[in-house]
Amino acid sequence: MTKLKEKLLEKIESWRPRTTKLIKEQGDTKIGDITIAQTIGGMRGVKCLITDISYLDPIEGIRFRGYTIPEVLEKLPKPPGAETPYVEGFVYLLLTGDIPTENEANEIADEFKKRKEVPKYVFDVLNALPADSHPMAMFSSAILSMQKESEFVKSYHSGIGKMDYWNPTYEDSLNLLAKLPEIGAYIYRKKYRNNDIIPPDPNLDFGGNFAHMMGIDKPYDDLSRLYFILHSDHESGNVSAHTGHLVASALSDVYYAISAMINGLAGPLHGLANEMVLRWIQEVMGKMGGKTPNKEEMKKFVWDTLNSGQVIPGYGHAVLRKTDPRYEAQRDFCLKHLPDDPIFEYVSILYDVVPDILAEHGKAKNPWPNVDAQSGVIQWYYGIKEYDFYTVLFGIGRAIGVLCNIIWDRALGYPIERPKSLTTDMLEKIASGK
Ligand code: NMX
Ligand code: MLT
Repeated sequence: MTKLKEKLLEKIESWRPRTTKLIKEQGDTKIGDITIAQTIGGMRGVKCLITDISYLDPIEGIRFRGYTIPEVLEKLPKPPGAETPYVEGFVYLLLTGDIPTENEANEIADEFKKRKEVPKYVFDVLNALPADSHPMAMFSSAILSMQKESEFVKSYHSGIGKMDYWNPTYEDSLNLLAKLPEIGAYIYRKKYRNNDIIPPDPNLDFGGNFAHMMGIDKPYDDLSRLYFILHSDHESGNVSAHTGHLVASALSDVYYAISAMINGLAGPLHGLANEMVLRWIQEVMGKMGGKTPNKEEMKKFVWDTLNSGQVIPGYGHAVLRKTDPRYEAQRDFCLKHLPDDPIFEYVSILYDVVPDILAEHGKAKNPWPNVDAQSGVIQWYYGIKEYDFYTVLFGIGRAIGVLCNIIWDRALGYPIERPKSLTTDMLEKIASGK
């Protein structure tokens, strides 16, 4: 057993009694009431999920294992000369709750290196898909095609006990995670760079190797690490995390669960919003003939979009009620590396005008920007102008958090998810007090 696995087992064994005690001794304690509006309205605010990997405060934003984004970026070990931390060290933090030493981060890096070879049939599957397939459909198919590799399925069929489910799930999770950068870069280079594939470099870290395989120079490695960390987790209720958890709760293996997670992320109200932001900005740029609009001109574009019944992509959130700290972290990166970029200027003008307009429009509960408002502009700056691809980057990051969650779901023996539904008739009867 590796040191990391030993440590994880220790953590799991000390955590289990807390869960057992809560169910046994406090199982009937109420944590909220559910209204008809919540039942019809996408369960907003209903507290019915549990995760210890991250927590989202509406005002403060995300904390990963108790650490804010600036704390994560400051405390985690970084590759020599790098601006942003190892993704490997961040995985260690999400799994164990502890900030790793450089050696502990390297232990995960070694695990990834052992597991990163992508089976040839995955590339065959990708090559067999229609050339105009969306990169998210390609990514999801590639992940699903590896289902037959699942260690969990083998162990389950051999009769493994429930308390040990986390162990082969851990193996599957690291096996899958280690391969995602290469699969992502392959999709990009195949689809948008004439199939000119760049082989991985075994000496590079997760983010560095991804940048290398994308064929993009420094500081894109720093950006990749930042991007994967920022997108990793946003507690459990968002569509991608919830889908991953839900599918895995049926004891489907992580290949099924993460493929499904990617499918949920591909919706324009969720992860695809980063593509929609760039699409929207390009449209405005086209109408402006390349000139940067002043605030009054930009306000008109925003109102035109709202008046045509569309949402302003990259703005609003189901939980947040303030500017997303992931937006701020990426804005800081832009201010440092691309302060004069014309698209960044667009994004900045939007930040100046959209919140007031959404407030005046009066519908969105949160008029502030979310993570997607800021992420595409950086990719564009480093040459990734094919915005269809942006959500694959989100997906690589999100897999980190969801896989860590699934390992812990199994460790704590969370059951199959199965909430109860009612009919409209029933709600009407409840409402009229009958
Ligand atoms: N532009 C215009 N209208 C909006 C916006 C927006 N950015 N955000 C919310 N609204 C509308 C929303 O469509 C709804 O209208 P209606 O009553 O006609 O259905 C109303 O305001 C109330 O919605 P909220 O309760 O504020 O938001 P909800 O929790 O339902 O949805 C989002 C959250 C994120 C789906 C929503 O804000 C949105 O559609 N934003 C634009 C798309 C986007 O940026 N998504 C990415 C989210 C982050 N991520 O990566 O997943
Ligand atoms: C996410 O990162 O999943 C999005 O911000 C959506 C959410 O949290 O609801």
